Amino acid sequence: MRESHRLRIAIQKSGRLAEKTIALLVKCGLDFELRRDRLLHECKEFPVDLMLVRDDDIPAYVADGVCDLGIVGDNVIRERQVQKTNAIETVMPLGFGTCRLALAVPVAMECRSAADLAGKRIATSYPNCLRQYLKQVGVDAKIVELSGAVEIAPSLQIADAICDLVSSGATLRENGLRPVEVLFESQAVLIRSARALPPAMALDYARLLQRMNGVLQAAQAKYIMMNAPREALERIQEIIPGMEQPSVIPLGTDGSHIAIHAVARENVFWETIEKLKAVGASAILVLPIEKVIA
Ligand code: PRT
Ligand code: ZN
Repeated sequence: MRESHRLRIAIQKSGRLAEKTIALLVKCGLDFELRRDRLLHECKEFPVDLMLVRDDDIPAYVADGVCDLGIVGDNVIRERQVQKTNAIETVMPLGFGTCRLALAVPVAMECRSAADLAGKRIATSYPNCLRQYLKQVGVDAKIVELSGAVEIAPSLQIADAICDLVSSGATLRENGLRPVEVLFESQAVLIRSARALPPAMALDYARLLQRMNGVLQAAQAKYIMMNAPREALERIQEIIPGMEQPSVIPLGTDGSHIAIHAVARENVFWETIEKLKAVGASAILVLPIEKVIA
C-alpha cells in the first residue's frame, strides 16, 4: 500500500493521447513541470502526482492500486478486459482520442460483412476484442496476433483482412484497404480504482472531478450575445442549441429592440448564426467559455 495521501494519476508518457491529456489537466488547474525522463511529477498547489507511463500499462497500474486514476483509450480497457475483475471503473469519457476498432479488407476483395471472413486470417493487435466479436457474430476465422503495423499484413500475405483502430481512414486507404465492420467506437476515458479512497483523498478526487466536468462542459458551451427585434425572441430561443434562460436587456426607449445574452450548451455553428440573422438578429458575438460550474 502507498504511504502518500496524494492522488496519483497514470497518463500516457508520449503518443496520441499525451498532449490532450496534459492540456486537460492544465485546464483543471494542475500545475507541474514536465520532464520526460521522470516517472513521477508532483503538482504544486493540489495534492496530485502524475505518473507518465505507456498507455498499455495504465489499466494494470490502476487495477493494482499503484495509481488511483488513469487516462487511457477505452479500446485499451476493452482489450485488457480488466473491468471484468471489478478492480477498475470507468468514470467518464473525455471527448478526445476518438477512433473506432474496425475490420478492413483489401479493396479488391469480395466482402460485404464479417460473415464473408469465415475461414480467413485476420491480423490484429486486439485479439481479445476480435475473438469476442467473432464469437458474437458466429464467424469462425483465424486470428493472427501482431503488435504493430497491422495494416501491412494483407500485402505481406500473412493475413487476408485486418482488425485495427481507425481515425481518419488515411492509413487504410494508403494500404489499399477498406473498412467493412466497426466493432466499437472508442475515446479517452478517465478510469479509477474501485477501492475506496481515504476520506482526505476522496475530497480531492471530488474536487478534481468537478473541475474536469467544468472543463469538459465548457469545451462545448459558448456565450452568445446579439441584438434583435423583441418579437424575434421566441424564434431565437428555438434556434440556439441548448440555450438556457437568456438575459434580455431593452435597447433604446421604445422597447422594440433588445440585447440577448445567453449560454448555449452546445457549439454554435455558422448555420445557426445564419438562421439568427434571418430572423433579424444583428451584432452577433459568440465567445468561448473557460469553465462551467453549475
Ligand atoms: O507508447 P505507447 O504504448 O504509450 O503508445 P501506443 O503507440 O500504443 O499508442 P498511440 O499513442 O498510438 O495511441 C494511443 C491511443 O490513441 C490509442 O489507444 C487510442 O485510444 C487512441 N487513438 C486514436 C489511436 C488512433 N486514434 C489511431 N488512429 N490509436 C492508434 N491509431 C493508429 C491505428 O492503429 C492505425 O495505425 O493510427 C492508424 C490509423 O489512423 P488513421 O487516421 O490513418 O485512420
Ligand atoms: Zn501502447
